[in-house]
Amino acid sequence: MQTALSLETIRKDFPILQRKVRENKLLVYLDNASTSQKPIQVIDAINDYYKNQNANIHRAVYALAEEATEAYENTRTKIAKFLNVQKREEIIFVRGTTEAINLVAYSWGRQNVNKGDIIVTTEYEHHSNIVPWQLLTKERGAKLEYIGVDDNGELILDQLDSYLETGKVKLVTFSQMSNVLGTITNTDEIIKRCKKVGVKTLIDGAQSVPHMKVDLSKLECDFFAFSAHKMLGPTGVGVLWVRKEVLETMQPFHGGGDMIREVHKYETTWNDLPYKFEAGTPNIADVIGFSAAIDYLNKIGMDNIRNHEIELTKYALDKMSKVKGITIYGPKDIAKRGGVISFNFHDVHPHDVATIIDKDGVAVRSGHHCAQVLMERLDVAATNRASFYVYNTKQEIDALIGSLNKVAELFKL
Ligand code: 7TS
Repeated sequence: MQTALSLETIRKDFPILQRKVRENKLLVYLDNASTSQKPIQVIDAINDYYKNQNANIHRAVYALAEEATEAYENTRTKIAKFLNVQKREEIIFVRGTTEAINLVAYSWGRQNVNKGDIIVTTEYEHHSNIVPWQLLTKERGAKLEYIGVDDNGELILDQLDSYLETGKVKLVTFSQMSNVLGTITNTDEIIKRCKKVGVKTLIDGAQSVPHMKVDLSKLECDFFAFSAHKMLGPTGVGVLWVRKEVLETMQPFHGGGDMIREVHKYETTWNDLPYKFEAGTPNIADVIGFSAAIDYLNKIGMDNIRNHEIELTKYALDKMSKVKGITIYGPKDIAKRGGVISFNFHDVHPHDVATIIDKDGVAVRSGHHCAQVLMERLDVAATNRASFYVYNTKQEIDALIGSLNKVAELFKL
């Protein structure tokens, strides 16, 4: 990796990577698309907050409360900088990508989507970018439509044009990188076509922000969502970014403390942005932990992370495609994909494959990956999925392949 930090140094920062699992096998963690591991710097930041600073934020004037508020708000500023967002009040802390998308569907969606309107999503979305829109469109008498996926694992953008031509589309919502196929979406092109006809766009950045540089000042979408836990941070924290002009028109999602200016018996006025959308005591400790994760990613450099993953993915695709009986999904062109490789092995059930290779300490996901619409499109019930991150090595990919060979031996394939 072309960075100030060597891969060896990076691995030492992740205590869990020293763990032995099952029969004394060193952990080979290849399920990063689910959640990443956490460096000691993140674990220490959370620990330190509870040991030394724990207090509620935005209310009291004593020293601890001030320190906790400052650490929480500094994270907001840090994230704005990380994404090249000029207005820090556009950064809203939520529980994760799922909550971010639900917030948009509930608040913006109920105000703007009416009978006969169309929401467009894609066939390779995670359930969190499908189900909220099903709920909304059913409630509002609107329609949900899908951009299809071609045999190379890419979106069929001509279908987007035919939806846009109806003049009824209110929002196009899509992930910047598929959590199953690894496909990197042609985001600029979709936004360009939508902007031409005044249609809003939401980007699910759950799989992209952890793995590549994302510059929101250039993207020109209206809503952007992602989760901390897939980018070295803790679970239970995520971000919704909304363009300020849009955010100002939106009604609150949750009502309660901190999101108000004045509450009377029958009427309430709202707090300023972003607090209007952060009701109740937030996940203070984990937001502070998230701050340490961003520092860590910045120290390595997002371009270095992307390059490291390209190298690993190239290596893995090359080696895996030589294994007899393997079917790999997603784009062949490395420039069009991230470090996520879904595959099937002969006709062995993915859960069996995952269970057998787990005996060697190799952790991959098996199942539908919360993408059942895509599973239907691929005409499979499930796949295995290996996904990489900053700390993974070529030796770990070799370990995966070695274990797959054992599966073949066991099943006499
Ligand atoms: N969007 C995408 C593209 C995702 O990959 C995920 C989680 C989510 C949204 C939801 O994120 P959350 O943090 O709110 O849960 N993806 C996966 C996965 O691929 N395996 O487990 C979780």
